[in-house]
Amino acid sequence: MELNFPQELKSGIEWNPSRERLIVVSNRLPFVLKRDESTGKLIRKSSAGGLVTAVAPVVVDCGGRWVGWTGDCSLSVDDEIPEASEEDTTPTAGLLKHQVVPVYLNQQQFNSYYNGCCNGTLWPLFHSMSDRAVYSSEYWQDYIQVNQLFADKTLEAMELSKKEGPDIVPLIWIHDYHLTLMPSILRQALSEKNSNALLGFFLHIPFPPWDIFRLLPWDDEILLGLLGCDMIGFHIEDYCINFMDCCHRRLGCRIDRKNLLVEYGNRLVKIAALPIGIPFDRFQRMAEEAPRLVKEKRQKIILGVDRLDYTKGLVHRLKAFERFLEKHPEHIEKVIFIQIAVPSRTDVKEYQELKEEMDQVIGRINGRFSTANWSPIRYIYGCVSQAELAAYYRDAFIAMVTPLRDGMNLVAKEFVACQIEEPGVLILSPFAGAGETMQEALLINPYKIDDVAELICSALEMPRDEREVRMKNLRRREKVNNVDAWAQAFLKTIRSTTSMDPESDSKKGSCLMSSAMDDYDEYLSKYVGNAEKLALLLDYDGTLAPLAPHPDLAILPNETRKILQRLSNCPDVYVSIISNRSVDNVKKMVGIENITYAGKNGLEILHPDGTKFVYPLPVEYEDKVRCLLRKLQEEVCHDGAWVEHKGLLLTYHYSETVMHLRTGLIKRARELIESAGLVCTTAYCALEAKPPSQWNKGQAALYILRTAFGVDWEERIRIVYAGDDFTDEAAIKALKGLAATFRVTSTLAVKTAADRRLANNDSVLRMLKWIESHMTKRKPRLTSRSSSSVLEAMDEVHQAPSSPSSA
Ligand code: ADQ
Repeated sequence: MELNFPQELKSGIEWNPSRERLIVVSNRLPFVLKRDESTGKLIRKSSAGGLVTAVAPVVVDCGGRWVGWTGDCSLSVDDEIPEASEEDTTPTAGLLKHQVVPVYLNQQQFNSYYNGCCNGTLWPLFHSMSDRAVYSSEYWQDYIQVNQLFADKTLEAMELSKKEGPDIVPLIWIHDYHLTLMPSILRQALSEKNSNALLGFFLHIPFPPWDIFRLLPWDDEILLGLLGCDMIGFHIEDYCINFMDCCHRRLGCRIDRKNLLVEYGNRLVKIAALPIGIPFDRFQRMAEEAPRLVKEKRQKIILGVDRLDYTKGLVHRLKAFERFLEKHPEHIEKVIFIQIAVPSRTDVKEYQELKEEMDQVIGRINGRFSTANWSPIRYIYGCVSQAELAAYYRDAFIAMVTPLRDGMNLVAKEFVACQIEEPGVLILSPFAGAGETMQEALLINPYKIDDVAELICSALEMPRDEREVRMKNLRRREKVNNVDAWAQAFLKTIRSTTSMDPESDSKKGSCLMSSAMDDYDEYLSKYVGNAEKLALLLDYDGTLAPLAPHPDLAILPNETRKILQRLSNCPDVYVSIISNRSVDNVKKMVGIENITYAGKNGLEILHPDGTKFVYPLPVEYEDKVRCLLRKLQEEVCHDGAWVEHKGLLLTYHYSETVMHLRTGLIKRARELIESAGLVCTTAYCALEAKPPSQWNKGQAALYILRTAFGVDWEERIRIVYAGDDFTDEAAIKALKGLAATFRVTSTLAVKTAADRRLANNDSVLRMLKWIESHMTKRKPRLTSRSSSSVLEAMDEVHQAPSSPSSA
């Protein structure tokens, strides 16, 4: 069916209907549901925000879907979503009921997820108002649960979309801080189903700097959640940089600041600054048509329009206006301050307190300055129609948009769109995203009450030609960068990520993967510097050698072997390989003589001089292990699963077992291990069984360092540790603060204490290359040698191979 909408309700975006479907996910559906008193049926009421105006036509055009909460906790699955009424001409009118995927929340979920976590924790923290944030694990659990609920509904929507064509790739566009965990939940589900989709996210509020963000007890979870996306959009570059910085510092991801990329596992996530715009022409038209609301022509209007929120700086603004009246009594009766405040989050205590404070401050100012025929402040507390807003915007002489912090702020943009008559002045806070681009506004720090007061005075006195030129430029920019341009830019950017596969040839020259050497330069050169010695402690499977279906097939790449060989010959480098294989086996696989090998996760250590350390495990476990081995062989060693016997340790391998049989086998194997009184740990496609002991790779790493370098090793030695699994995490933790640690990981939701992440064993190889290059190029150390021996040392260096290839 061809849907016929007015031109302004078409998206103007080119779609390939046989390949693409847009699925938008936002906290709320793009319309409000109300119950018709007479019929008892639900009806749609418009919710004409900028986002809906821009995005709904795109969803309609491509036959996509919209997932969102119904906005009413009393509704349930029995309440059918109505079609739009025939008179409906809003942007969502073309959205048929089968395109609407409702999420139902009960009152408890709403209180805890929405009022609690979203608005009590994330909202203040993301606005850098950390003292207002509450951290409740109860709220957080509900936040996780609701994100899971949204993900389930989105998966349903994707399934429906995929049924419409075999080649359809859904493009999921998730909005805002309510849904930060959803992307990785979706990514995980997609990989389990072997299904593909493009995942994009847009954050409408600021992303705070690292030293604020880290206060959140679940900071890593939010970052990991968002990194499930192919692309993440923010309003301005500062927020992009903050986000990337947090990924780098909290998760150890490598980042490319220039191209705005975050490397996460074996994927690159595109970060983009996409400042939102407004439906400029619509606001202009409304301003042209709106009747005059304020009759007093003599008085210049100073206007504030905000949701009643503590981030918007309303009280500071009123105080600045009060100071202005104090300092400039000549303006008394000549100006009027109109503050329109829409009630917001009224069931949250902080918002109720703000309302009370507003009433008090306004009462005080009006009481102090009113005359017989004039009151300085007119306060409208309520929702005003957009047509009425347009009239206020048009007739205002000054708009005061002075938030303490704001992602973008649409009011500033709506004001300039409606300034079609006598040009006015925009006073704008630099702490709003809008302050980045709307440079012709008068920018002022809202905390500087005296300065704001003076600025009001200068704005009132600004000559017409200056007002005109400033307003003309502001309008021109907002007209071009309107909300449609924003939606198009988002879609264009996310589409471009399909060519971001790091392995694809087209990207090799430009992506993070190839800039690895510079990246290590920044991080490791400071740490390693000119230290006396560098100790490299490296895991084998999955770190140096790629993982394979059978341990015998996990072969060390030739290039890695050669570089390890050269490093082991380098006098300032000490190499040790710590593996969960037996020590003889790992030595055989690596095949280099003069290095230290640790096997069985450090229970046995073979030094280069041939001496061996074996951690004493309780011998009484011998019988238990033998008995467990028999049971495992009898019960769970079938369909490709087998058990490896390493003395007092057993490894149960299931990499060759088909997926659907694994769960049952793993469960039973774990039961057998635990009931035998052994400790069961997880490795790559394997379970490890060992007698209980405190000894792990961490203890082994410390033992190796102590043995090789003496008790005061930490003062002289720099250490690099790299490992890929759970057993390495023990070493990473033990060496925290003492070493540069790397976790090799390509899967989602891996938590690690490591300083940095590496995508795969190729990245490990690149790191080794960097180390070789650094160690061979660095300046000679000034030790306690005499000056002549320093010269000798320099001589040695000059004769030493100058590049890895010549070594
Ligand atoms: P908000 O915090 O809601 O949005 P803002 O960008 O100012 O902030 O948008 C407010 C909207 O509400 C405007 O469209 C305005 O017209 C309307 N409005 C305000 N007062 C009103 C009233 N009394 N009656 C009717 N309508 C009223 C979040 C972020 C912002 C970001 C937007 C969009 O906090 O920083 O700009 O999303 O991404």
